[in-house]
Amino acid sequence: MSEPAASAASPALAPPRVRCFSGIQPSGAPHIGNDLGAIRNYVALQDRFESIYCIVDFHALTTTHDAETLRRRTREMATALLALGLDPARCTLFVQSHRPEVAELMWLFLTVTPVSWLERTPTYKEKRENQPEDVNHGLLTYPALMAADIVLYKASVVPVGRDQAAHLELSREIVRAFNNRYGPTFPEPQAVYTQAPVVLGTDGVRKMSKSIGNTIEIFAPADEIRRQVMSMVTDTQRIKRTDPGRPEICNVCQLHRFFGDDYEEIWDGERTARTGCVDTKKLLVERILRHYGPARERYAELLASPVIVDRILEEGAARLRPIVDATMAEVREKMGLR
Ligand code: AQP
Repeated sequence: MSEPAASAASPALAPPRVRCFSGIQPSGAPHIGNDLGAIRNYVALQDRFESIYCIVDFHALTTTHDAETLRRRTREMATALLALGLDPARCTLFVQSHRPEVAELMWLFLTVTPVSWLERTPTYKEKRENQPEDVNHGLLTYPALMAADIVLYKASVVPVGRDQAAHLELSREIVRAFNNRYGPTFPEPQAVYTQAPVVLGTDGVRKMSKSIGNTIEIFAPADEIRRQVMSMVTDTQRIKRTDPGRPEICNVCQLHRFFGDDYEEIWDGERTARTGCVDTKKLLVERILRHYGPARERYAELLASPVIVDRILEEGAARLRPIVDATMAEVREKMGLR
């Protein structure tokens, strides 16, 4: 009798799932730019890929130097991701420094990375200007750590905002340089974007960013969110209430696209001056609070149970150990370290 054909569902023969990885810095309070540009995709991709998400505290050390602040923000960021929909049964959530092998892999990657590649990174140039008193080496080597973050887990799908495009391109070059020198080892990571790859800040000019302070926070008290939205710069050419608005260039109107399906009606009100900027902002506050209402409740509950969050993070790091051990054994062997 011939053997039955192996079923596609057979666990022994199922093809390995493609891995997805992304990291977020615990450098401040999460904002709607983080969510619309990246976290929404973390949540959506949990079921499509074997997904691994990380609070990148090593990265945050380049700008955050107070131990208690870093510890608190790390737990708050993990709490935020869980509140926004990451489910430890469907993805792995952990803290970067809990798998310190990533620092070893970064060092190994630095030996295949020309300094000139790192020096041309736009965020390095930016940070050098923004914090001239603290141009630490971590700011320069950030992309090598990012490459290590991703491929330590042999992940190839990376949900990020568009501001990370240059970093990811450099990560790909570093991985390619390693593969060229030591033989095919790592997949080249690819970015995946949401419908809102760049969310502008309340100034309406620069990307929303914790370090700039032009954010609309997700978990701040309602009054603070109201203050942040009401301070938004709108269409600067709309001087009088009766002037027609230009929704295409008004950041408040743009944000309405993501908090309701009637944004065209709202835009029409602006164009015809039926509504003014203040009305449109007030409505946005309402919509944001309604949209994030359930997540804000979960956040408050989880924040009151830090033991639960810490356990999820510990289990996440432990779950990754076999993958990390296998990658590092392969890399050390290929590089002649054993
Ligand atoms: N404004 C944004 N629009 C779209 N996506 C964004 N992201 C951040 N800001 C926007 C995406 O969110 C993920 C996590 O980002 P991060 O906090 O680790 O670092 P970041 O990009 O540097 O965010 P910030 O707020 O600007 O942090 P600071 O000020 O500390 O440097 C990333 O995928 C990012 O693309």
